[in-house]
Amino acid sequence: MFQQQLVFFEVRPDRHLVDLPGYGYAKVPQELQAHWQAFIQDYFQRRESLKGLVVVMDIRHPLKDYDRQMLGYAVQRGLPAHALLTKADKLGRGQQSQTLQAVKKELFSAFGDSVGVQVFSSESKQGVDQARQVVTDWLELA
Ligand SMILES: Nc1nc2c(ncn2[C@@H]2O[C@H](COP(=O)(O)OP(=O)(O)OP(=O)(O)O)[C@@H](O)[C@H]2O)c(=O)[nH]1
Ligand SMILES: [Mg+2]
Repeated sequence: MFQQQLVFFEVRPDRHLVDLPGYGYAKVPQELQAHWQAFIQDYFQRRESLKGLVVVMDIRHPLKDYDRQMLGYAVQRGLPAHALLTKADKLGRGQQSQTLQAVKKELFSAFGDSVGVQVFSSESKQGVDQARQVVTDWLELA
């Protein structure tokens, strides 16, 4: 099922994480993709309280058009972004670091140094502390 809502997680009063729909899948009808693309683009342009963007990408298929589009919206708006290469548990350490280096290079040439990237897995918890630190800094939670 395609998630057709923004889901707000209240970390603390006045501090939220917003889960955006990943509209870029082939299974999502073209019309719906266009709707959500326009909505999210507008959201990035208008929502003044945004502090940063976390993009969650499958480490086996990074930097899809959708990912680049989202990163572009954030960077155009002057927001920092951080990419998670998730499902790292599906790859060995060698392949993980190989992908990390390649994506790092690609992100830097496309977006400069306002976009960070790290290896991540919600399964093994690899990289969770690092990701948490990024969000803690953006939201001034510490
Ligand atoms: N092996 C592994 N599976 C994962 C990991 N993270 C998520 N998954 C699995 O991947 C599937 C999709 O995870 P979601 O977190 O719902 O991904 P999503 O991108 O939010 O999906 P949509 O909201 O439907 O676009 C689920 O079956 C998760 O259990 C991970 O780090 N490792
Ligand atoms: Mg989701």
